Amino acid sequence: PPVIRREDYTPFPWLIPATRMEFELGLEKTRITTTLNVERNPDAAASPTIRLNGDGLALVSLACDGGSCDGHMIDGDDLVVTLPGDRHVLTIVTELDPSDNSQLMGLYASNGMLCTQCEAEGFRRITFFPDRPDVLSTYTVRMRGPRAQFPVLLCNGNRVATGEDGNSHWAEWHDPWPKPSYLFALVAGDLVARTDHFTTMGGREVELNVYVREGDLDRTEHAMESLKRSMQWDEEVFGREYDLDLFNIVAVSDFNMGAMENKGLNVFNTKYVLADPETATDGDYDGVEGVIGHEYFHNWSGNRVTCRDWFQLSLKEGFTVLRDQLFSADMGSEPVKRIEDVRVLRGVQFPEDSGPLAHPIRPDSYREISNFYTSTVYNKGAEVIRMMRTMAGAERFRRGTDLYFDRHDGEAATCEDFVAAIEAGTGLDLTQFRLWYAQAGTPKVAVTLAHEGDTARVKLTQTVPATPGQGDKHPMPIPLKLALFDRASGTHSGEQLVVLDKDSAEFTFDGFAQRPILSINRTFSAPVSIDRDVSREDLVFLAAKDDDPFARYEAMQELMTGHLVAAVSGEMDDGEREAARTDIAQAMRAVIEDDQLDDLMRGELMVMPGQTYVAEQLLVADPGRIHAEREALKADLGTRLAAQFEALYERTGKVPFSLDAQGKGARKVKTLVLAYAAASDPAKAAELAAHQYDGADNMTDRQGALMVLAGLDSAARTGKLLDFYNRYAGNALVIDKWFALQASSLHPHAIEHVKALREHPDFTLKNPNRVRSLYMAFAANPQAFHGADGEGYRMLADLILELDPINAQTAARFVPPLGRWQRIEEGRAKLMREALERIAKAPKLSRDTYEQVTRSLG
Ligand code: B3K
Ligand code: ZN
Repeated sequence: PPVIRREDYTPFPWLIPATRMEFELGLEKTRITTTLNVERNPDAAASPTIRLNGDGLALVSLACDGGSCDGHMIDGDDLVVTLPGDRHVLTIVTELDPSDNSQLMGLYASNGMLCTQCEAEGFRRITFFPDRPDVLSTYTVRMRGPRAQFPVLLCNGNRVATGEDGNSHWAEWHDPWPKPSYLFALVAGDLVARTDHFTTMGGREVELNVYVREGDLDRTEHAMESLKRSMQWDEEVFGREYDLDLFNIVAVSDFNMGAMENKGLNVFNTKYVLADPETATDGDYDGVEGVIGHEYFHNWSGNRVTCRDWFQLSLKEGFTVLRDQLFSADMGSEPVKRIEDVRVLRGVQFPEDSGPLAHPIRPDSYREISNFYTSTVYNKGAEVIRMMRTMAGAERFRRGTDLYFDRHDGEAATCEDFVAAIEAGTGLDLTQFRLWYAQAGTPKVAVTLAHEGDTARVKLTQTVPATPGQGDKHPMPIPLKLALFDRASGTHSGEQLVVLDKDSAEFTFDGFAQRPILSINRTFSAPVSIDRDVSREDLVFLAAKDDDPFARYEAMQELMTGHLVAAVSGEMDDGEREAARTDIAQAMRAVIEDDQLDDLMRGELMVMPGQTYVAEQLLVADPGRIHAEREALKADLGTRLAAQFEALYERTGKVPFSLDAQGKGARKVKTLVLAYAAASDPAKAAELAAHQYDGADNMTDRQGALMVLAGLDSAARTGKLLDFYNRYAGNALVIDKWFALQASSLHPHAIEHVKALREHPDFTLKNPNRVRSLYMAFAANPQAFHGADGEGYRMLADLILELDPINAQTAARFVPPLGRWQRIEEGRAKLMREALERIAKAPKLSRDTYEQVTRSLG
């Protein structure tokens, strides 16, 4: 497959001001007649032909201006038509079998309904079209189908006409906003809606619908409330108003990702729509709110202003992730949301940035764009924009975004356009800052603190690591919030923002008779890894006293990570181990007993650093040793703090169910206590967990208890797993949890459980949620996946090979865990490479998997 390069961009030679489509709908046969008004693009080099992209399409017929064409040919999958004049009308007929579309791209059948997914290049699986984001067109769509089978007919924009004829009916939709083909959507099926209304700040009455299957209606309230809150928030915080009279959301159970922001017709994975306390955890509730917000916010950051080409993906995704993060922070706890976001960044994006798949947030080349919907483009992209906001301040940043929307409304823009608008709107000079778009790799900042007389000197040194294709890096501007604490009073005299824009710089601070304690990268102001020379004693201080909650979390993480890294590096004697564990326990105890903390934040401070994050600190990691040391620390803390944990469990156990911060905090802390107990006193933990499971009046408690039980060899394990399965049989999203719990469990035989679950009648390769629930959980389970014999790697390779012909996009997503081989001890590394090589050798690999596997082999 060819490599597509950013530098090769040229504008499309033709404009398509209007597109008309007629769909004759059927699950097994859908016929599509597409009429394109095409005219020469005055801003592009002239071409005698028009290239219309296709992907596996059969051309039924083609007409130009109502008659035959001067010439046309099929080139690969594309249709190339000769156009002699400046303006023509092309009529194209295609026919497809949606029920045969297991890739879930283009038009496909899911559960008896028809739906579409077009981003990035799915529209070309429906009809021949210049399927690129810079070709904007106004769509009018008429669809016709059997009324009994498809009582609901939806498309983008507004419904302008409907009609009946015999057993079939039709609807015509018109979307007044010109849009790229990737934002096209159509849905037809037997659905019911929760309906509500929102009045925009300009007085527009908008009808809101959340469409689901009949039995799911009572699980849509949270989605609807989240939507209304999103609309309100975007008006208040970004000044963005909705621009149609209708906003529809449809939930489908077979979906490749979370959701899709199609204009006026968002299509969602059921996972991010359906929620009630019995079946959804607190995390699921937050996920629904965040994704509903995200897709809604795309209406401006993505739809009104779209991307010129797919290299600019972070223009809409990074910005929209930042917007959804700020929204969720405003709806709940700001510091807890920040910690969660950083955990995702470090757990997923940092490893990506330090491995063979590293790429800048604005990539330079790709073979398959689906592979670039990454944590780097999304999450690091959001961090980069957040840094601009931090440097400018929220108010000036808003001037920048206003200018951006104003300048580029209705256009397909670039990351450069965004930066230029922020620059002009805020007054910042972002010349050097643009490197964040071009350079991959997580910068490392080494921090030292010197104290002399009454002066403290903070010396900062940055290095940006080499990444594939980028050997030589330049220093980038790194905004770091810092504070210097006075040891005696436990306070500081104000937070400062310093920007490190050279390899190395020193900042001096006067008025410190005693050596102060440095708190740095507060609120995680820059997406870098800090390597600071700090004593355990100072970390214990910060964990207890820092007034920035993120910095407290960071101090706790660093205490534990520092210990685990030293322990697995084999440079620790018993005395040292004991001393470190004592300090960690002391800090954790202070956290448990701090009555100023809410439980949601307490929970964050109690969480141990993840296996991947610890591995990331080591050049070459031994997953087995990290796992063992991490479990040992957990057990040690469980033992030392048994009394504190017990008291905490008892107090939080009395908090009645509610979806507010108090209720959520109590549930979070309860399950954390169970997890510590499972390591230190498994018999007691099993008893408590079984009790929590039986008494649960919500999914958070029940799943938490079952998660702990699933990891223990206890009598209750089998019984509760069976109970859970029977209780929720038929509820796909909950059965997904049942698969995931077992695949991610700490049970020593988890790998055998995964093998058995692969054969379970409820397992299917056709449903991405189900595949992910078993295999993503498995690939993230250090013990099961990284067994020294390589069986885990072979199982994942088998899955990829089997899934690739069915759903290439999803299959390719399982490659990165195997791509970590360079950072893993040599015995396992060899086995991981073998797994990758076996995949690479398979005939007829998809473009998606081929690209990921070859890049991963390095
Ligand atoms: N824009 C879509 C992602 C589409 C992914 C296609 N492979 C969802 C989102 O980011 O909002
Ligand atoms: Zn998005």
